[in-house]
Amino acid sequence: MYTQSMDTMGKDGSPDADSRPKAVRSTEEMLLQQRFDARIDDGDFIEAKDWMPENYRKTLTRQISQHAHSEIVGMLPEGNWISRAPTLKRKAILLAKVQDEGGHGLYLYAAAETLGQSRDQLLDALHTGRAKYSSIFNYPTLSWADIGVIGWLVDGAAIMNQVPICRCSYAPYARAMVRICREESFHQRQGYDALLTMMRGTEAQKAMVQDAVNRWWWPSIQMFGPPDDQSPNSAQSMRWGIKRISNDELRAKFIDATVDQARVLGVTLPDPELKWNEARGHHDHGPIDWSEFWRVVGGDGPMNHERLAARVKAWDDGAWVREAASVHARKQTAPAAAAAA
Ligand code: BYC
Repeated sequence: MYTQSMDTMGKDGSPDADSRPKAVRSTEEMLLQQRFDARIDDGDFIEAKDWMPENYRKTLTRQISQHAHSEIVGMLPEGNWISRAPTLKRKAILLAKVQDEGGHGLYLYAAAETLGQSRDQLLDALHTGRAKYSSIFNYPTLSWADIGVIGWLVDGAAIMNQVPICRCSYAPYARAMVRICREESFHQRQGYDALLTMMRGTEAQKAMVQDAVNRWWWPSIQMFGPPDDQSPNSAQSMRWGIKRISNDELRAKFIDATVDQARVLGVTLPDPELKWNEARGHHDHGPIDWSEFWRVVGGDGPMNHERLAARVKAWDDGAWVREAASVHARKQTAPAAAAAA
């Protein structure tokens, strides 16, 4: 897996890293580490074949794969409404959006694979509960308004979090995020547009939107992760340029942007303590229920069981497709291999 450090040594014809005395190896590694740190300090991008510290690789594999899992689990709550969309236009838009999420999962799994783990290994971690996915997708979608609110708040929070990842120090992740962010911004606007339509409708439609906002507001602002002083990964991820803006700063920016959008929409955000604080230059807000967040992250949210069961079933049901694809791939390469031999 760490062939690039061996490649570097191989260029000058020196012996393979593993055959060197330990002290020489560690000096070499120290130099590689220093060069890596200097590149990070200079704002350079790291490519898949570049040397990187083991923990940088592990942190990225964790974050990118969890991000990928969130995309494909995130297809479930919305997919649930494709057959019940109120008009053909809304149905076509929702279908396209859910397909986009599947595409985002693919780009992200591909980016995670460049770090050395196979897609099967990453998915096995999801299916066996060893890998996380975003807490937000463990809540049910009870009405059509939930679909609009997911677009507005959940995709809105996702964009706020993901735009800075376009500048992440790991280039394959940063590149994937550029395209994802463009699509997410369409997702956010379609959600807001669906809600605007409902807010111009009947009293029952307006009440449905307000009810959805009440249920999704707090889980949406929890999406940014725990407060900075309780976020074990933040300091190192900021040092490595994986994270560019902290959990709390992103949450504050999201709340500030959303307050005005809520006013235009004509809904009330369910937080009586939400108030502009001139001195801080941000809104103050009421207490966030972190015990609920950790309970959901730990597997005990309203929909955790259903979400994971749906993913495992999709994987099991798709076994024949994977099998057929591998047989086809073997048949395609077999004649070439035979000719070469
Ligand atoms: N849910 O030290 P921290 C989407 C975990 S997809 C669950 O701050 P970090 C969309 C965290 O993993 C949205 N777990 O961690 C898709 C860590 O546990 P581990 C997904 C969470 O990584 C379809 C622990 O708590 N977006 O938008 O520095 C349709 C301590 O946290 C959550 C991404 O994945 C959470 N909300 O920061 C529509 C973006 N928050 O792993 C929309 C990429 C924290 O150490 N990811 N945890 O066991 C990130 O930016 C960062 O990973 C996070 C967390 C800000 C999420």
